Amino acid sequence: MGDYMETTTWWQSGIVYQIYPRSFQDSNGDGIGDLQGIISRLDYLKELGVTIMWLSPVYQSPNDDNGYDISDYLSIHPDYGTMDDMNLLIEEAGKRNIKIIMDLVINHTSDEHPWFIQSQDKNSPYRDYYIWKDKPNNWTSFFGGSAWDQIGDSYYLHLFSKKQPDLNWKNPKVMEEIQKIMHFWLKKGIAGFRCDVINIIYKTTLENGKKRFVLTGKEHYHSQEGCHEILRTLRKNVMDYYDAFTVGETVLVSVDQANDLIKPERKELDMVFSFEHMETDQINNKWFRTKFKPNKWMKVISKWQEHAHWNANYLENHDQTRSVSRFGNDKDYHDISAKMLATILFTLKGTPYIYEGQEIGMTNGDFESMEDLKDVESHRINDIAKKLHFTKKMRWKMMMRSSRDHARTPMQWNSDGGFTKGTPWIRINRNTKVINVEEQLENSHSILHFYKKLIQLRKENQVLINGSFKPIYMKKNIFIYERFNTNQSIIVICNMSKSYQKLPININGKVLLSNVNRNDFMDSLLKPYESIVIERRIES
Ligand code: TEU
Ligand code: CA
Repeated sequence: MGDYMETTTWWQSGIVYQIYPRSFQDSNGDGIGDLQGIISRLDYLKELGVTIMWLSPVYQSPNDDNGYDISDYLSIHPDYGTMDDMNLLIEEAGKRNIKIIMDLVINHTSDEHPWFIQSQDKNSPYRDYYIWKDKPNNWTSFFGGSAWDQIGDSYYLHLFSKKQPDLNWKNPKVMEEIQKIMHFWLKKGIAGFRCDVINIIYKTTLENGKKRFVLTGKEHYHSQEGCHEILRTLRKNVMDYYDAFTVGETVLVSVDQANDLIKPERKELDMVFSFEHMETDQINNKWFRTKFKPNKWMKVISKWQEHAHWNANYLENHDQTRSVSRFGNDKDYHDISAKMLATILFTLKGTPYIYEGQEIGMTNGDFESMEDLKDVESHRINDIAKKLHFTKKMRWKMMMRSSRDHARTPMQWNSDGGFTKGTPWIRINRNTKVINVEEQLENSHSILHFYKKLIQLRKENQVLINGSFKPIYMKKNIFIYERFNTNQSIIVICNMSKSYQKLPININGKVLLSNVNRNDFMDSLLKPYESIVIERRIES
């Protein structure tokens, strides 16, 4: 499956940049990022080499989960601006050949969406837009605790927060409503959707689930046949009318389940975000973190590279902690380890996704107390852990290892921050003094410039886009793999540890890119976190 692909589409050869609007750029001093702020930074994204922008939610929302709880799919939240600002963003991005994909959050709505408000009346035509029961089953929420809450004498399902009631996808009216919303945005000129938790939207039955430590009930809603039918219908009735693509956020999928969602002949999604490489450093769930083991991680990456039809490659997003702090070393080898991780991101087979700030090596936040954290999930888990008598120290350690707020600190534009003239909605990391865009733009050896070089290298070497993938060496924290097609072979070598390591294979070839300015292999000792991209044949 990791084979060479004849042709590639614009979304397979594209470079995607994810923006978390609340934290990217504030333009009116209220401490909250907004659309005019994004417009003011389009030239920066153009210069970086971005061709597609993924916009996390900017719709009307009470922001219980920072917009992933939508109360009006067809209007822009005043925090972010107006529909005119959105139209201008689409236009100005288009002028710079940057396409925009929107976040499609259709597993649930906000409990303040008119549909849900009316659904509380048992006789309302909107009753069946949601999942109501006289008494709850034993399903638990992704954010912990029961997945049901009571209104009147009925209970409604919410797999996330209680302010995010799940839609009833067995109701054809729900399908009609969502198709209208997708046409609305595609007609505006957006180029596709990132589909939020799209593989859990169809609940086949509401029977009790097998008791589990987390996600009791998932066997009744994870990757159900009913979900595949919905995706085929949305493709046939909406997506096929536009030059647009879909990337699904698909929790807990296996390679086979992913291929069932993305193989062209299935006519469902174009690619998916899988999570296995994001779960190698945990036991059961992310709150029980374990030491990151590169060998284990690279074997997962290699499996997906070899067996998934296509990959949506990412190391960060708005739900994950910062990669240089997690997979790299933000203390002693910040610059070089960030560059090593970038080398992997841009030389793997699949579409690369950059999360805002990753291109300058932003680290986890420097939070000091729970008051600094804003994320509904972090506060919920902290409350539950408190009830389970986890000590304050243990709870804080869990937060500092896994809170999503590490990804949500304001973008670091200059040594004073540069995100807002007001008071930011969440604290800016004080290391903006030394990690910021302005300084890295001026320093040609910076992480930012290294991203530009990798993006350029990818554009100049088709083999990096659609060449086959073959693992060569995955031991001793050294990851070596080949990308090849009929007329080119590129070898990538990454030392994912802070130890000097002997190069375990003989190799000669032309060094295309190195994060330590290596030009040849006279010295076969790999430096800590060293990465090399070479164009040559391997001598066995
Ligand atoms: O995330 C779904 C999801 O997988 C995460 O919630 C993940 O399980 C969690 O962070 C693990 O800790 C999507 C969005 O990306 C996320 O921001 C939303 O909170 C969630 O859906 C609900 O819309
Ligand atoms: Ca603002």
